[in-house]
Amino acid sequence: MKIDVIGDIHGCLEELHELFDKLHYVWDSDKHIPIHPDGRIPVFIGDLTDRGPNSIEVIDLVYKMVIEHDYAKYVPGNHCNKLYRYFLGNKVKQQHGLETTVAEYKHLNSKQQKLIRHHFMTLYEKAELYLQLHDVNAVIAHAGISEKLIGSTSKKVKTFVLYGDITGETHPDGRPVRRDWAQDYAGDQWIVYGHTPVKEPRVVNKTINIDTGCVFGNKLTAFSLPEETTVSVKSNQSFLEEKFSHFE
Ligand SMILES: [Mn+2]
Repeated sequence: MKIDVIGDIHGCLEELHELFDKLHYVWDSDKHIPIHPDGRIPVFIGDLTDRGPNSIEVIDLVYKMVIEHDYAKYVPGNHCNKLYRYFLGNKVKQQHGLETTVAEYKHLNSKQQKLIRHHFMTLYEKAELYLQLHDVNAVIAHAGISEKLIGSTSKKVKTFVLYGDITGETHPDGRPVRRDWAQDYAGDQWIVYGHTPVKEPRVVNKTINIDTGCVFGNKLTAFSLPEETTVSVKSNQSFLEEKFSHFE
């Protein structure tokens, strides 16, 4: 098995297309999805939507790749969880980017709305919280996972993989305080994750954060296994310095 894990897309469809091109995927004219000639498997790390310009089309493409053609893999992120709760009809605050996805959704006609809602909910419901891919000796989890939680499906694991190792406290600007769990990781499986924007892919022990903040104007990154290489494309969005993590 050879995989390309794709970082947080947040509606950046153009950059996603560019990334697939750079990874030498070829668009299949019948299926309307990118396919790698060597059978490489794309793995989406979650946070497909919100803030960026084309969230609905990203859902559409990922649904086709993961569900319709059973070709790619996907784990959910916190933004996916929130959009799912919105589609369930739960009261969720339309902020932190959800408002852009909802605005796109409301521009669709009712038939299109029904379809995209059904597609996204199916994608989310069929997804595992995180993936253990033994062939490439890796665990794929949106916000990472601590060594002792690997294999567990507890509520604690759900919080960790969606939000990271949060303390329950917040920074003065409202961002949650997160522990730098990667520093304590001593396992020999790769932990591939995103969620916290960094300017460069961040490798600590055998963990790698590939959320290079595409929607904040930096870049969209993929991490390939077993090669252990990253490939990035430049973002077309405006750069917002304050959105990037200052973990050393
Ligand atoms: Mn996230």
